[in-house]
Parts: sequence; structure tokens; C-alpha cells
Amino acid sequence: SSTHERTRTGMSKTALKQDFLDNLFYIQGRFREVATPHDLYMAAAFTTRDRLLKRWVNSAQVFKTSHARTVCYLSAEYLLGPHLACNLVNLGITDTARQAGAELGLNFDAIVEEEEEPGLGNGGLGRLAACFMESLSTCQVPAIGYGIRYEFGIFDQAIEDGWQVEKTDNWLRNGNPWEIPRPKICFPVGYGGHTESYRDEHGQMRLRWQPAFMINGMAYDTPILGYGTENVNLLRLWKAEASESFNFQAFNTGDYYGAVYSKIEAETISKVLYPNDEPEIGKELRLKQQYFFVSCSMQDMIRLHLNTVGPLESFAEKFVVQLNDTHPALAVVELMRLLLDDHGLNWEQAWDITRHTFCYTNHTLLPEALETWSVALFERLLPRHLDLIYEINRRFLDEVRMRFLGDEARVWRMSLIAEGGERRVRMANLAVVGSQAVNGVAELHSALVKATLFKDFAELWPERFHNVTNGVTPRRFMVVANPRLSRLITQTCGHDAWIRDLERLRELETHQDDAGLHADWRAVKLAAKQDLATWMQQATGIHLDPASLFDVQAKRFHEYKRQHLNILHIIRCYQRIKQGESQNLVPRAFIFGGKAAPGYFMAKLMIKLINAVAEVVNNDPQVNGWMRVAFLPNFNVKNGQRLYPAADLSEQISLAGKEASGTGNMKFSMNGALTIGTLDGANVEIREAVGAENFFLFGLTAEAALQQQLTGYRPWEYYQSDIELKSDIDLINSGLFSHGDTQLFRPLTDNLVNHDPFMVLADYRAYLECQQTVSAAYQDPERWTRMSLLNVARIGRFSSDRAIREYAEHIWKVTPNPIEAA
Ligand code: 26R
Repeated sequence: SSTHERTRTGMSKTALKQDFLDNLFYIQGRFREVATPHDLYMAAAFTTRDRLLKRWVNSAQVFKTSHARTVCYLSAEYLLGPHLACNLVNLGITDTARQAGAELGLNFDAIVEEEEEPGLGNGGLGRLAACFMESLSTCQVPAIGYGIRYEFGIFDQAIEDGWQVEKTDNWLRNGNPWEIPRPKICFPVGYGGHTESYRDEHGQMRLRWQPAFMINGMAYDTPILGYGTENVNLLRLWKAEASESFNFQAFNTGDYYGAVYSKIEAETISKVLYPNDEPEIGKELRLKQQYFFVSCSMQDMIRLHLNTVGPLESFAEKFVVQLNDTHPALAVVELMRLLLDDHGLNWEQAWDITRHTFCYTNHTLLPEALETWSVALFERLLPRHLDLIYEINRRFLDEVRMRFLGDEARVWRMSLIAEGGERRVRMANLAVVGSQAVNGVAELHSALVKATLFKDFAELWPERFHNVTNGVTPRRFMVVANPRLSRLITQTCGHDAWIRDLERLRELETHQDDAGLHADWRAVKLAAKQDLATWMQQATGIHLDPASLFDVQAKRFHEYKRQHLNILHIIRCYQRIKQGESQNLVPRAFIFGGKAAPGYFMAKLMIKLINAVAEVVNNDPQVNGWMRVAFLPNFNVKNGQRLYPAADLSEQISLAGKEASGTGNMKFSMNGALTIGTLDGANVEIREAVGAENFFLFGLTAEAALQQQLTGYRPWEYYQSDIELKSDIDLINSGLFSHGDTQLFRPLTDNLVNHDPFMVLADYRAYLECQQTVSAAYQDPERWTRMSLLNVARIGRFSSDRAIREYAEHIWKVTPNPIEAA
């Protein structure tokens, strides 16, 4: 049996080969000759998982006995991306595994390709949670990520006749080798009903909740290994199930169909991720989802605490809970309920613990994305929680009144309940009141959070407000996505320590004028562009020329992100070439990727417009040598990994003040793309880091944009006075891109000319001029290469390791807890 152990955990090529064949046989029930590609992937995944589990069990043992302070990250979304390649990198066995595969006659890259990614998130916020989980482990911080095990993640996007079509993401269809079901880690969650008072054993009157129905949340655990460490943290996702004991009643009364139906209904709670990251839809099921995962997670923390440390008085010393936006903000109220109603603490004790447990990150200032829930819905679904919110609010508003005598307008603004019209619970206010620290995700964003959204709160509690600028993990977005560049960097610096200490990329600066490196740098980029072109050819039939400038905008579709500004530039290029003005142009491939929320009409129309312009441009031999337009379907983590390494130019063109941070901007820059961008979100800090001379800046500042909106913004004046702008918009309306249909894009063009809430027309001219300087720079390959190299050399700050270290030090007050090899 000891040889068996070694086979399953050994790191040698021989051990990997043997375990792979064992897993193929014992788990998949196959032998080499008849295995499908998916069988081979599963065997590779289990072989990798065996190594993770060894480290995980070891970490869990150490953390349990040492009572380590633990970060609990609460997020409704985790946009994880494929596990296999990243886990191999973090185990340090990519090359060994590749060789083991080769000796078994297997195509390693094809096996890695086989993995279907868990897309349990919409975009930035969900992907940030995934990067943070990886960096928490890498930085050796004990952590648990809590969330929802959606049966269907973010939809798959297909493009049909130029339109986005959504296909369900049945990611669990072929099994998920990375998760471990924990049937015994299971908690009841109630909904509806009423609260009642009763006398406890000390004769005290207390309140308790009698829910109308109960469901169960069952844990599924995924191990998350850090890079080059033995630390493994846990991602614990909850699946909703019918509660057997609750259904028992129905069975007993003979209502078999009723019992089966309630089982089905219970399971819908974790069925599907809401694909919206735009206006809040106020759906009951979404509130049910939020309460579901928050309740399971808080019950789990209390269970862990009672099993290890003991008395709940020290809960906030053992755990710190980070709220990823307001989606899990109900956790504040749920912890109060558990401490008061289930564990018999008094209000002061419970509130003291709660307030010291939570921290909250804000990810958006857009008013339409701020969550509020109608009081009526709350009362129906969570009556006890509504009572607790009223009591939290009563005490809080008394504090406000005491501080700001007679300022009832302020009390009105700060209340957890919005009055006037339908009464609604303001989740952001709840999150601020219930937290010891609140942070934004980039310097500009954090400043705006204090100056606008939470101005009143920042005046009351200035010490509560922080900034932690986002970051991304270089393991996935450099080492895995771009092995050629990673090899070149390692070769040039003479070490691979940059992978764990990204600031060490700065050592590249000493080689910034090395002609040999420049040539290699260009060859690496060209190879990535060739790979992408090959993939695009088979995915879309569109041919991209790797010699052209790859100009890429990849992100969710949103008016504030201004994909339409990019389209106007493309139309301008088209018209210039048609008119024979191609002097200052360089051949470009304009590449887009991104999903639109299924109900967001304007975003879907932007996708259609891109594909419509692509059809005309790509089929016009007169412009063909100069430009191509391509839409990469189904932008997700996996496709992002193909895209970032191939980009020359990264489009980060949101209206200043609207993009909280952006993280795609960092991923592009890490892969040597130059940015054309506004002074928005983390662009500001990226520009400072890489140097203004290595960044293409244009557009209004956040302040100027706000000022212009206040004094009255009149987009039609730009339309009337700029003849090129007018002719670009008119060309859309002419029907050229829509087979003569002059109405198809009217909602978009009319909106631009008459309303233009994100000031596309105001920034149009500056954007065109900036694109001219991009073209000029690209015509000087030496200069461009140097700029690209300096972007990579100076991007170290934007590693999620740095972000996690800042959270650990300033927000969570936790220290690393290194695990020794077992
Ligand atoms: C309320 C609900 C409909 C909802 C609104 C908005 C659900 C999801 C969102 C998405 C928001 C919160 C989001 O993803 N924000 C992004 O967070 C990234 C990580 O911090 C930032 O980089 C990015 O700028 C920001 O838009």
C-alpha cells in the first residue's frame, strides 16, 4: 500500500504515468486504446487532483490545529476558467506531465484543450474572485471562497446572422473532476413564514423565525493550490436540494406530487447564474439565491468556529468575511440572526461581532447597477431579516442624528430603506453600515466612491474607506496563456522568480535596447498572432493577417464601455481608404469579443453592427489589404487566453468615471499590448506605471465629463459640426451595412445623436487623433517593441498577489501561514 501512495502523489514522470493509467482504468473504466479524448482529459485531471488532495489535507490539518485566522471570500460569482493547465503550473510539473504524456503517445495540448471551463460568473467581478482565490493560496493566506454551484453558468454565445444567440452552458454534463461532494456538510435554509415571540429557558422574551419552507444547501469543494507553495485553500460552492425531512410531511399526507414538485422547486435555486451585469432586475429567485449561499456560508463558519476555537465571542478574530459587492450583503443580517436567535447573544454582543467580521468591496458606481430590494418582497421572503434591518437602521440613524443635528435630509439619504415611492432596502448602505472596511477597486474609483456614492458615509466614518487596486494572476494570464513570452522573459532575466514576484519583471528594463531581444520579442508576438489567426479562421472563417496590427477590444458589451466608439473609428478608416486617403494608415485587424446581457437590447445591437460592418469590410477588395473586422464568438476565460497574447493594441475606452477598475487592461498589458485608453479605472495607474510615453491617452477626464453633463451636454452639436463624424453615423443609417435597411441601427444612432449618455461623440475626435499616433508608432517597429517591452517590465504592480497582500495587511489583518511539505 505504501507503493500505491507514492504512485498517487509522486511528482516523477514514472509516478505520473502510472497514476494516469490507473485513473484511466479505475475511474474511467478504460484502457489506452479505446479511451476517448474526454477519458484522457479526465484521467489527467484526476492524476493532477491526487497531488492537490495530498496538499489540501495537509493544509487543512495544519490550519485546524493552529486555529489560523481565515479569510472568507463571499462571492455570488467565480469565473474560474479551465483548471488543469493552471494546476500543473502551480504544482511545477507542466514539463514532466508533457513528457509523461509523450511517452504514453498522447498529445498533451489536445488533452488540456478538452476541458470545459466552469463559467460561474459574468465578467470582471467573477474573474477577480477567481484571481484572488489563486493569489490567496500563493500568498499562503488561509482562506475559504464561498459561492453558488450553478448548474448552468454564463450562457455560451453563438453568432447567427450577426446577432448574438444564447446557448445554455451545461458544464456539468460530462462530470467535474475538480470538485468533491460533501453530502454531510449540509445546512437548512428557510424562506417565507413569520416571526413569533417565545419565552426562553431564562424566562426572557425572544423572537424566532418560523419559515414556511426549508431547503438544504450541500457543499461541493474545489481545492485551489498556490504557485510554488504547499498551501491549498478551499472553494466551497453550495448546491440547493430539497430537504427530506421537510418533504416528509407532504409524503405523510399522501401528497406525492406535491412533494416531488417542491423538490424540483428547491433545486431551481442554484440552477442558473443570472447573466445580467446591468440594470438590477429585482427578481425574487435572485434574492433567494443570495440568501441561500449566504446562509449556508455563515452557518458553516459558525460550525467551524464551534468545532475549533469554541466561544462565539471570538468569531471576528477567527474569521474575516469579504463581501464581493453587495450580492452577499445579506450575510450581515444573517450573522445577526444566527447570533441572536440561534445562539442567544444579546444585540450589543452580536452587533459588535458582526461589525468586526465584515468588509465590503464596491465594484460599480453606475446607479442602475446598485442593488435594492423591495420591502414587500423582503417581507414575504425574509420577514425576520427585515425586522433586523429595521432595528439596525433605527440604531444607525440615531447615530447619524446625534452627529449631524437637524440634518434630516442626510438621515433620509443614508437610511437603509429608500422612502418615497415603493420602499426599498438599499443593499450598499447595509454593506457599509455592517462593515469595518469599505474599498473601491482602483484609486480613481475609490476617490469617487468617497466623493459621490458614499459621501455621507465617508463624512461619518472616514477611517472606514480604503483603496485596493485590482490585480490579475500572472500564472494564468502569462505562464499558461503565453508560454513563449514567459520563456523569453525567464531566459532574458536568467530566472523565473518573476512568476511569484511580478515586480521583478522590471529587470527587463536593462535589456530595453537589446536588438536581439527586440527580434525575439517580435517573433513571440507574431507566433501568438498566427495561433489566433488559425483559430479565428476555423471559428469564423475570417482570415486575419498576422503582419497587421491586432487591435482588440474584449469585454462585456455595455454602452459605458463604448464599443460603438471603436466602430465609428473603423467606419472612418473604411471611408478614408475608399476615398484613397490611406497614407497614414497601417494594416489593422479589428477584433472584438464579449457577451451582451440577453435582455440588453442596445448591447446586442452593437454586436450586430460590428458583424454587419465586418461583412462589408471583409468582402470589399478595395479595403481588404488594409483592414479586417472580426468578432470572436463566446469570449470567456479560455478564449481570453488565446486573445491576450496576440494583441498589439488594447482598447480601454470607457467614458472616464464609469469603469471601476477594469482587469482586462492589465491582462493585455502583461502580454505586451499597448493601451489606447481614457483616464478611467486602473488605466490611470497603468499609465503611471508604464510611463505616459508608452500609453496612448485620449478623452475627457472624469471631472470634465461630469462638468459637461451638469452644464448640459448636446451631442447633436458634435454631430452637426464634425463632418467626418456626421458622415460615419450617416453611413450606418444609409443601410450600407444592413442590406439597405435604413432603420435597423436607428435605435443606436438616434441614441448617440440625441442622448449619448456616455459621451461617445464628445470623445470621437480625440479618439481618432489618438489612433493616428498609434498608427505612426506601429510604423516604427523598434519603437513599438521597446514600448511593448516596457509595458511588461513595469506592469508588476498589477499582479493579484500585490492586491491580496494589501488586503491582508490593511483590511483583513492576517499574516501568511506557510505550509510545510508533508
Ligand atoms: C446587481 C446586478 C445586476 C449586477 C450588477 C453589476 C451584477 C453584476 C454586476 C457586475 C459588476 C459589479 C462588475 O463586474 N463590476 C466590475 O468589477 C471589476 C472587478 O472589480 C472591475 O474591474 C470592473 O471595472 C467592474 O465593472
